[in-house]
Amino acid sequence: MSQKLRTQVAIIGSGPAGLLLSELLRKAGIDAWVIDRQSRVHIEARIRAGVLEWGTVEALREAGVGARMDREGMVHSGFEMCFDGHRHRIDLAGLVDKKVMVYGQTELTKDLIAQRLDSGAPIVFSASNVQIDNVTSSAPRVRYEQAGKAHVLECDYVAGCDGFHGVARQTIPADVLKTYERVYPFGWLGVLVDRPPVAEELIYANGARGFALCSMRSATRSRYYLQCGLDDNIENWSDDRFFDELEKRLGSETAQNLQRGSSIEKSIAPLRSFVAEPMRYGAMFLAGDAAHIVPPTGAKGLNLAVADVRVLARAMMQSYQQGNTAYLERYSEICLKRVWKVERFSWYMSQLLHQFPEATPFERKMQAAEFDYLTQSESACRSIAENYVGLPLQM
Ligand code: RFL
Ligand code: PHB
Repeated sequence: MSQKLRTQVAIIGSGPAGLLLSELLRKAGIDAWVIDRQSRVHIEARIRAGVLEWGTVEALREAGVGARMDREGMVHSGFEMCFDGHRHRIDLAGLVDKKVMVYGQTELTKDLIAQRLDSGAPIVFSASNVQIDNVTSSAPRVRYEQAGKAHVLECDYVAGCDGFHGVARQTIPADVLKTYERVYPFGWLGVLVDRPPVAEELIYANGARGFALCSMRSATRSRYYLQCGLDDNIENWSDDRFFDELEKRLGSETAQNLQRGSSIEKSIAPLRSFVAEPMRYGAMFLAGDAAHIVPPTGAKGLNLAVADVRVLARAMMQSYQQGNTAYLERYSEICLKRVWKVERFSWYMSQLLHQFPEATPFERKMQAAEFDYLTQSESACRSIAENYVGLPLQM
């Protein structure tokens, strides 16, 4: 016999999308359960994004979860792009009067989980066989098992916030779901080290040896990435080899400030652009990586997930508080407008900043000309800046 439970919104996935949605709803007096297949320890150990748009910062504050971010996060008013060793700063504050916050997704996730547990609101970890039923009826439900016991969670709405490999998107029938995809012919090899960052701001570099990114988590912890082959393996990358290669890609002037250290995390991530349409099917709403993936070059994945759940939370509030479901019905349309613009920016940054194995000499010249143009055109830099800080949220 399975245990019957009831909530207003069943949220699948306790990544940033699911957790933030649950907290925005809780603040609005809407009941939600969060269900994740992973353990809390696993979720809190994942190293991912680092750059938050200002709209994301404000949403976190609105959810009451911004205190540690405001204390420990680093506000950046610009970042650098480097082409063949020549650095060019994108002055975010000067160009578009906005900034970004450097604060790790790992820390953000910990803050959201801690707040949810403190509030006593339901969150289920290590759930298995999560299944979503009846979303086109008036009685949707989520079934799952935990510690060998079966549960059925009845609800009004399901939020599919279960990432790219989740179940929510798969419950949409093939003749309804349309997907768009581009897989890039390289990955990112990331390393985390307890050493001060090489520079005060992020540096995105491209050169003959490939892409490199210098990011950070604090004044004493750095996050570095290198473009690597798709079939590459972290065993092939000792810390020494990683830093030798990073130095070469940055050029001697920048590399002289690089502090090497032993890696405390090392992983390879593939790069992909992906969009699933529509983002709503009956009473189920997809949000975050469950609906779309961007290559990390524009620092947008987490921010796009947050934008989705801001729209979804507002639409659910309208529905519950005013009986107005117009926004819920337009959820997919509203989100996809932003999604495609963010896909475009992430694709543009990826195109500009990586060495593509199959690139023709003409395409390499185009990259060089684009960078040269950027160094001379304030308008071109402003376009990058307005996308990097985050396009306005439209409803
Ligand atoms: P998540 O974080 O993947 O969370 C999904 C959750 O769902 C759970 N789940 C399930 N639960 C129940 N049943 C199932 N069947 C389930 N299947 C999965 C998972 O356990 C998980 O807890 O998705 P969400 O919330 O949509 O958040 C998206 C972000 O995590 C992602 O877009 C970013 O990390 C992308 N990203 C970056 N985004 C930025 O905005 N700025 C950045 O600087 C940035 N850098 C990055 C990144 C992603 C990277 N990788 C690893 C791909 C850098 C890298 C290297
Ligand atoms: C990171 O710090 O992990 C990071 C920063 C910027 C990006 C991607 C990742 O574009």
